[in-house]
Amino acid sequence: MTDDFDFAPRDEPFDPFGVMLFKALQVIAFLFFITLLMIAPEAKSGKVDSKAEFLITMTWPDGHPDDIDLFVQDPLGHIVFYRRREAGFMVLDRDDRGGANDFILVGDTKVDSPIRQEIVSIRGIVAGEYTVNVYHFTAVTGKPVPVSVKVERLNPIVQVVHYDTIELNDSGEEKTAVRFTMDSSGKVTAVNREQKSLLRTLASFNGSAWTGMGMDK
Ligand SMILES: [Ca+2]
Repeated sequence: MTDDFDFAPRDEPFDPFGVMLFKALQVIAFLFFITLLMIAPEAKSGKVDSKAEFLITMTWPDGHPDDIDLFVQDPLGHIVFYRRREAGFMVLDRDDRGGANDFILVGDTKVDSPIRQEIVSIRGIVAGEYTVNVYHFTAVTGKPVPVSVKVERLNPIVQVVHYDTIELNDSGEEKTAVRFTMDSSGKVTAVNREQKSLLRTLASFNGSAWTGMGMDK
């Protein structure tokens, strides 16, 4: 019986091109490995997690003593504000109380922050209408306060959906800054300013989730 292998040439003919190609691939693989090492994840310290679908930013003049509050309601009825800083996919960063809490003590020295800002991030898409209200909690100056509200869609690129400045005139005043509607892809399909009180909605809640107006801080 004939062994087929006997008919095969014992030595492959030398192919310089093939050898060079193999060496080149080895070099490329090595360089790729080195590149992977160089782009290792950077240190996490000090990095702000800005992942969100939408940002709603309310600001009033730097250093202003008045306390303004941001209220946002999602299509499911969740309302996020200083007493409930997480609701549904919405998160309020902090309750900026103007002159009342925008400072820290370093030893005996009072260090002020001039920034007057509250931000609600929306971390997931729920289709329907969102209502953004501003509320004048403490009126120290007795003068109208210009309050700016910006709504940005973040993905896939940053897009300003709404930006405007309205005035709050006295303690206890609530205004709807904007209402906007998004579809299931996060696309904003409508914007309006029809007034709607979220404080009255909160006041109508019963049970342990909300007791009274709760305007204490
Ligand atoms: Ca506030």
